[in-house]
Amino acid sequence: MQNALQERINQANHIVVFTGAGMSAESGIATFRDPGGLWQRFSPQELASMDGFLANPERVLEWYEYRKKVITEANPNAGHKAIAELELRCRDLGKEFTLVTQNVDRLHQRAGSVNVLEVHGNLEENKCSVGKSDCEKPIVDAPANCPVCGALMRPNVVWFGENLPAEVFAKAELASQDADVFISVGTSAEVYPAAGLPLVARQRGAYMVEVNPDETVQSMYFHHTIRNTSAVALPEVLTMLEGDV
Ligand code: BV8
Repeated sequence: MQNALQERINQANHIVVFTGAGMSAESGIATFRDPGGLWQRFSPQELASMDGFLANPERVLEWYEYRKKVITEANPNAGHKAIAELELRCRDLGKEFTLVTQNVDRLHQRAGSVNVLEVHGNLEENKCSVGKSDCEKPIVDAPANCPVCGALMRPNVVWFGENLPAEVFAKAELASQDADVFISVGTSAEVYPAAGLPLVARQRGAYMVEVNPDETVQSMYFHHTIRNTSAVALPEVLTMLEGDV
């Protein structure tokens, strides 16, 4: 089975990697649905939705400040670094490489990944919670209130019930349609429309690889399963890419 994966990776013109919270578990950042995960302790509706924000903005902003602190103290792990190296080597070998992440922690960028499609936004930037046309675009180190309309600023993440950034998600869909190898890492694949991306790739004939210590609702759609953690599995996947660069 290892050879089949190695062969597919080296024959591929376009490799897509799709990551979820499990990617950052070995950096010490809690996932959402694992035992002890964020959604076990906090309700997503209360904390990751506009209704929750409007009901109690202080609580939501405090929660995100807590998560930002955890992220600031975390470092990219060997899995993040392997993906950044994979992007570099694919480019040198003339292969297309697309990284799509549901994560908002920007550890991929801190590990050196350059082209990152953040389908659920990021925690580094804040934007106006009202967002009229002339309000500030998302900014880092934002003030508490929108300099234009005075409304509270909020994290530039996609909350439940909110649309994903259209342009970013369209690019992620196109990449999934075009993928020769689609590697899904550390996601329970329960949150749509992002969780639809592996299904698009599968439908279009991609060779599907799942990196996850546990089975997921989508495991049956994968040709190759690596039941291991991302920080262990991804450096091994990287060694499969041949070609001296
Ligand atoms: C939308 C950002 C259109 C914020 C997140 C009712 C009304 C509206 C919409 C819906 C509705 N009912 C359902 C929906 C759709 C909804 C949805 O899918 N809900 C689910 C829960 C059923 N989706 C939405 O609302 C989306 N928007 O549909 O808009 C619309 C608009 C208006 C009206 C109708 C429709 C928006 C979804 C985005 C929500 N934002 N995050 C924040 O971070 O605070 S979601 C959140 O979940 C994160 O982004 C996270 O990445 C994502 C997915 O979770 P995972 O990453 O997979 O993490 P999880 O913990 O679940 O799994 C971790 C995995 O890692 C596990 O499998 C584990 O085994 C594995 N693992 C653990 N350790 C390791 C590991 N793997 C590898 N290595 C390890 N070491």
